[in-house]
Amino acid sequence: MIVEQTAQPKKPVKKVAKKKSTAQEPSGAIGEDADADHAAMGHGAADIGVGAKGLAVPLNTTRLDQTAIRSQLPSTSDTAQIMSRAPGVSIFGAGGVSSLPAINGLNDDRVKILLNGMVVTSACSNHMNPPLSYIDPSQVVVADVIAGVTPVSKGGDSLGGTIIVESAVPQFADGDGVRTAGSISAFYHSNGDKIGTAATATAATRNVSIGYAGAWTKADNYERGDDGGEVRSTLYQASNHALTFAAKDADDLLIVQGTYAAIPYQGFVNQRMDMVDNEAWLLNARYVGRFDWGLLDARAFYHSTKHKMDILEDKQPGHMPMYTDGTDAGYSVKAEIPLSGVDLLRVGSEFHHQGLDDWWPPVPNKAPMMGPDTFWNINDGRRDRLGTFVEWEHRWDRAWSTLLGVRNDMVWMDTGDVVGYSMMYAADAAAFNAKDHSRTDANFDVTALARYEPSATEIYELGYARKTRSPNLYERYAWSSGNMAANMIGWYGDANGYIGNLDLEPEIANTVSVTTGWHDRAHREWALHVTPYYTYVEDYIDADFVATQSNANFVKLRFANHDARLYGVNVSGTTVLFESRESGRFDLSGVVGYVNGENLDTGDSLYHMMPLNARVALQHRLGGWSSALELVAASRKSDVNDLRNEPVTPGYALVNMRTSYEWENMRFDLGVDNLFDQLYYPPLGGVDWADYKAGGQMGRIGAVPGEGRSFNAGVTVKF
Ligand SMILES: [Cu+2]
Repeated sequence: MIVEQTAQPKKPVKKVAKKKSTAQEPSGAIGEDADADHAAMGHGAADIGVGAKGLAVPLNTTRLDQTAIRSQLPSTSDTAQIMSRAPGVSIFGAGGVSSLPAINGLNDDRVKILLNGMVVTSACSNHMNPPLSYIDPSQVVVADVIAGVTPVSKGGDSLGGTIIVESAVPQFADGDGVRTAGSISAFYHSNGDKIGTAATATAATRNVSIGYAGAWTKADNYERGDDGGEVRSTLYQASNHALTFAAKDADDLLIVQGTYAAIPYQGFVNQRMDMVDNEAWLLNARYVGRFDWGLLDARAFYHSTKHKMDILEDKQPGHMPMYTDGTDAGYSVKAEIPLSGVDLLRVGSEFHHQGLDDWWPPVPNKAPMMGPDTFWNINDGRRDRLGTFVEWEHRWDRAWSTLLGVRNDMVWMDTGDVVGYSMMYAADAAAFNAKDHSRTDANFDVTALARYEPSATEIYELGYARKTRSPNLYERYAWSSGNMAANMIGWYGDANGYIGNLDLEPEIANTVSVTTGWHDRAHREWALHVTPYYTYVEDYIDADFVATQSNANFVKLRFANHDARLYGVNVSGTTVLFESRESGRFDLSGVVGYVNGENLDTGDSLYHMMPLNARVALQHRLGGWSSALELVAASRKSDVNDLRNEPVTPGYALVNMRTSYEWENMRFDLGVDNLFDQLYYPPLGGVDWADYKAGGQMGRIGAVPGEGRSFNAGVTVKF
């Protein structure tokens, strides 16, 4: 549950919990439309999506709505960063708008991210363009974060959970005639001189809606806390324009959205490379229809990215162009069929094609290491996946309901022959080309959930999931064992080198979790949720040691399957402290997370395990005025992955403050992040390669420092 969201008076603490708490209503009832809160926000018809109710939205789901997101906009333009406010979610550092989420210790590709239903794959050997980098937080209308056990209807090819982000939620006019609306926002964040702007415009009748949403942001390198030293390669610029067309009648809704997203540059402090251009087109279409037999939700999408890497000036000297062309295309068709008043069946078919070319043009006068020929890292890589699922939800009585789902994903992968810069690479290329590259994985997933709600103030949910992820193209097909080439592969922020492995098997996670929830009858005074979980991963894709590199800071590794286990707990709670008509409402809310992961074959800690961490906020709301005083803390990270030389980071506690005032058609935001200008190191921030490189690659490499104090301001005008 989310800080700002919980602060709203007269709204349930956790919206998903409210829906479940209406025990007299069969979970499968889809006649009466979703959620009063949503209707009030004008989303209306788009919310009739498949799986909007019941156990398809497990108790471990956090819904982030625009209210929760809006107050974060002056602080960050990184959508993944905003998702990290949900219990169980942490992010690991990359570029300023390209952070990668981890859910319950399972990160990056292990988290399923659906962007308006699109499956977008990072088209980069450093995963610089993950799905959430294609959307500005100002454009997110609603996001559901499912931390842990996920129904098969919302999973597939992932292990740790699912993040569902929707921006194409059209608004329609309530009455006759044309209704127009729009907004313009501007944000300023003093640290790094970050500027952001956003604009929306809608013209709608009762049945047709056309909308535009755009955002632009630019930041210089930020300064760390305490001494104000500049943190290199943290600058970026990004822009994004989306046009949405929608039409509806009583039973049908059609949405078509096109997006152009450009990132002309983005520094990566913990990578050897930086993004020097990323240009993407995304197109998605959705049809939702209500029929006699139930609901149909069909989507189709296409995504094309042209990505360029090189080395930005503040990491110089160096020059090495690396280009990637990536495409994603696919569909999903899901049907929700009420078989009886207490039985609901969901069936679906999904297809996802990924295409990838990754090549490195020669660098003049750098033969044979980086010339005279073009290096082909991935040549015509393909990864096609066909998913099929069946899910049955049943309500046994007023207290008990269950969900059981099974899913198959067939994954076909292949890639063409490769060639290196020069004869230096010939032996590796020949060995790779001599092998058959095509791989077929038949993956089977199962999810079982049981919910027990004995009274209006308590709810319990037991979940089990078997989830499978096939390796990505780089994990299987990155082929060069040379130090320089291997050092270009890896999304870990550890500056180590990685070599692919054609023998990799899919990784299979078995997770058991229990969620207990207690709250007051009306869902407005207090709530507490506790979710402990245990995951055993068979063939977890980790890495094996190959060699120490010339500089002892770094190693060369080969992707390899190992068994692993993770356990942890997420706790979230909120309570009203004081409320009166004159002074408003004061709430206290908090989220605590802990995860521990171990490679069972080597005994090493898994990489990127977030130490014990907490976010506690004191909030106040009175009329159009709302404020928060927030403490964000993490303990010392001493469980580190020795294999990768993961840095130990000290514990820290940061204080943030923000206040906003809404008055007629204006909104003002003011805030301070890291009020006491603490020097701290985000536990999953990786190593400060940029500083190390600029300093001549001497001594021991350090961790990436976090952002120091920033004064933030924002203004929004609606019309
Ligand atoms: Cu890249």
